[in-house]
This record gives sequence, structure tokens and C-alpha cells, in this order.
Amino acid sequence: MSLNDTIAAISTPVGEGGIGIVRASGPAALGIAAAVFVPAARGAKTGTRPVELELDIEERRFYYGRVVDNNGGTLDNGLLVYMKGPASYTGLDTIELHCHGGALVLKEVLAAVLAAGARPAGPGEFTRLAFINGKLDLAQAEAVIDVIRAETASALASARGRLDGVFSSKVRKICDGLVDMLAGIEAGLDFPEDEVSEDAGLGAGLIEAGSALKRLIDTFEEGRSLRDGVRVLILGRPNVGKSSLLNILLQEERAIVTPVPGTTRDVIEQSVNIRGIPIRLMDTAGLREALDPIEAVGVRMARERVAEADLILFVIDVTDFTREDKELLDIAEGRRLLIVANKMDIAAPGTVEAVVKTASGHKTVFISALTSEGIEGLKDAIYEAAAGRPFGTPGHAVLGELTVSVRHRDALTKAFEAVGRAAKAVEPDAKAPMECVAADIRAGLAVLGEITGQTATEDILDRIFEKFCIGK
Ligand SMILES: Nc1nc2c(ncn2[C@@H]2O[C@H](COP(=O)(O)OP(=O)(O)OP(=O)(O)O)[C@@H](O)[C@H]2O)c(=O)[nH]1
Ligand SMILES: [Mg+2]
Repeated sequence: MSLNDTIAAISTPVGEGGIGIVRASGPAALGIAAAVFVPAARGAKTGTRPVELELDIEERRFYYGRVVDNNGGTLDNGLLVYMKGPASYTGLDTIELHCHGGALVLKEVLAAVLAAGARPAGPGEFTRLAFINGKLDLAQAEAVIDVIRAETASALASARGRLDGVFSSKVRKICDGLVDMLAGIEAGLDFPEDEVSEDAGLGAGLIEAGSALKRLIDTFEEGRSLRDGVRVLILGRPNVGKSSLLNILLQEERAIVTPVPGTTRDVIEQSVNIRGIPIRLMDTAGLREALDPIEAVGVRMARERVAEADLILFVIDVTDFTREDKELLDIAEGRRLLIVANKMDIAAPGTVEAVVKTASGHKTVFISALTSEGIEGLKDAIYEAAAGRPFGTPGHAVLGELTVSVRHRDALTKAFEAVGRAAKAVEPDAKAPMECVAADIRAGLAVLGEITGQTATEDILDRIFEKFCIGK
């Protein structure tokens, strides 16, 4: 990628729309505008003036006119706007042609723009330019695609917060503290006679940095669940009410419910928003030695889904909680699990105690899929299992602080370890040389720099931006 390139793409989704936008950014942007756009005011339509090489337009104003091909033939009528760098999204000169939103017309307009000197943009390349030109740091740039892809209001709030720099500023604050500590140590190393050793402030500072890192790391489960969603598998014996549970969580009659055991044979999947977390719910065939081959396939598919589930809702019928249920629980071994004790509307007195006793420590939620009793509590429990903390309604700023990506989590963890080593080394009886402490702090700073992008390699950038759409 060269900064001398001018890149172009269709920035709106392919398909029919009221408006479609072709965007170009780079040094040649204005020249390209001159080649492909004829403002209506110039009377060019009647041929009274030739197409100009230099387009005399003001930045940040919309101009109506014709979008033309190489030969001056009209491709579309639309609007042109010019954002002069560095005051643009990418930091470079940028133009946008707002045309009719059709796949073919936009393709032809893009072809004209490319013929006039641009090259096709790669995925996320506009945002990558914004990062390179210091418009956004890397964590903010990553939040751009999360804003676009957000499926729930909470996921969007979290992405917006990160785009605003809430998460980055947390990381930066830790970095600033570490830089100050490093400067203090280096001053001492340069002038050994000044004696800075056994600096109580340094030890406390490192411990504080460590806990700040830990707090960010601890938000990962919640952040990832909100952004990427959670796969929830409903399992249990036939007839316990799995499909009834699916339907009540979806608030629609998605799966067939009958009193006949073995009703569900396929895996039934549907997305739903539970407490702001995008959930992929999967209802399955009741687990048993199936009587017919179709049901047997269903049971096998149910078992196969266990490995890919983030959370298992193991449904039992409280009026018929058997040894078989307990044995089947082994399937969920090692997976996150909630026991959903169903049919509480017809439960005998003392049922809760009896179930809890038999559930051997697994968290159990009591519901009735028939009357909806306990469903709100189940949603809270699903949130808690997915996010690792009880459900509350945190504000946008708080959601913006969440660590959402594995990449960030891993960098924070490495930094936490490095800072921990440094903190140990400055303990009064550690007698570690200050050079080692400084080296650990530097290592921590380097990995934190991968989050904000200060120390991110091309390789990291490639991996991040290849997940973007073209045109963003
Ligand atoms: N009283 C009562 N009946 C329920 C409840 N939930 C489900 N049922 C009934 O239990 C029967 C089986 O319900 P389903 O939801 O089809 O059960 P399932 O676990 O999906 O069954 P399979 O698909 O056969 O494995 C139906 O007659 C439901 O109406 C409940 O909370 N209370
Ligand atoms: Mg069913």
C-alpha cells in the first residue's frame, strides 16, 4: 500500500437503494473528480463548455451534476462532495459521488473513477488510511467494523464507545504511567549516585498498573459475548419442554410442540437478543435411544453440537427428574451449563429442594415454559453465564471500556505478566537490577502499543483490515 495511490470503491451495499456512493481517496482525488464530474451550473449538458481539467469547487459542499465516462457520455446524475485532506476520514483528499443506488450504475461509475487514475481499494483500506494518517488509533479503527456489524443495542453502544476512544484512553493511561516509571528508572540508571533504588512509589505504581490491566482483561467475556454473540444449545430428554423453551425465548411458535416424545428431529436454530447479547439458540431432538432412524439422526446431531456450544441449557422436567437425566448431564462435561428445571406450574411441593439436591452443584433455574414463570430470571442467568458478571444496565461509557477482541485480551495479558514481573523485581528483598525492571516495563509498553497501533506490524494490520468490507 502506497500513500501515493488513490483508492476507490463503492461504499454502499450492493443492491437496490435510493442512493449509492462511490468514494475515492488519495492525492489524485480532485483530478479524478474533474475527469468524471461535470457540475450542472456550468451548462456542460448543452456542450457550451468543455469538461474542465481543474474542477473549481469548494470543499465540503455538494454539487449537482453529471457523472461522465472518458468520452463525456453521461453515466448518471448525482452529487459530488470534496473533503480536502487532512480534514477527511482518511486524512487524504477524498471525493464522494452520490449516485443512484443500483448495482450496474455504480459499477460503471466506479469503472470511470478507476479509469481516471484510482485503483480499487482493498477491504478496510479507507479505515487503514485513517489509522496510518493518525485519524484513529488501531483499537478505534477496529471498532469501526464493530459499529457496522453490531446486532444489538448494547453491542452497538460498546462499539461506539470504543470508536470514541474510551477503551484506547484506558490503555493509554496505563501506558502513560509506565512511561513515567521508566523515565524515573532511566534517570536513576544514568546517574547511579542519585540512588533511586527501593522506590516505594515505583512498586505501588506497578501494582496499580497491574490491577488496571487485570480489570480490562476481566471484561473480555462480556465484551466478546456482546460483540460476537453466544451459541446456546438446548439439550435434554424427550418431552421435557425444550421446544417450548425455545418458543418462549423467541416469543414465536418456531418449533413444533406436542405431547409426543420425539417431536423434534432436526436442530432448529434462530437468533435472539437476550439482555443485549446476540444469542444463537439451538433446539435439538430429545436425547434417548431413538426408536426410528430419523430420530436417531436427530439425536446424533444434537450430540455433535455440544462441542461448538458456548452454553448448554440442560432442560429437565421437574415432575420426572430421573437418573437418566443425571447420566445425560455427562454429555455437557466441561461445557458451561445451566440446568433449566421446567414445568414448575405442575410441580409438587418440595420440588425445588429435591431438584437442587440432585443437580449436584450445577446452577439451576426454575421455570415454566407454559406460564412463562421464571423466564426473566433465566434470561439473567444466561447473561451471567455468557458475560461472567451479573446483568445490569451499564451506561455507554462503561460498555466502551470492554475488551472485545482476543488480540486485545492477549496483549493485555502479556502486559499484565510483564508488569507483574517488574513489580516482583522491585520488592525490597528481590535485589533485581533496575535494568531488568526497565526491560519488563518496556516489554509491557511494547505489547500495549500493539493495541493502540504504535507498535503494530504490517502483518497485524493485514489481519485486522482483511475482515473489513470493501469501501470502508
Ligand atoms: N405443564 C407444563 N407442560 C409443559 C411445559 N413445557 C412444555 N410442556 C408440555 O410438554 C410437552 C412436550 O413439550 P415440548 O416442548 O415439545 O418438549 P421437547 O423437549 O421439545 O420434546 P422433544 O422434541 O420430543 O424432545 C408438550 O405437551 C408441552 O405442552 C411446562 O412448563 N408446563
Ligand atoms: Mg422438541
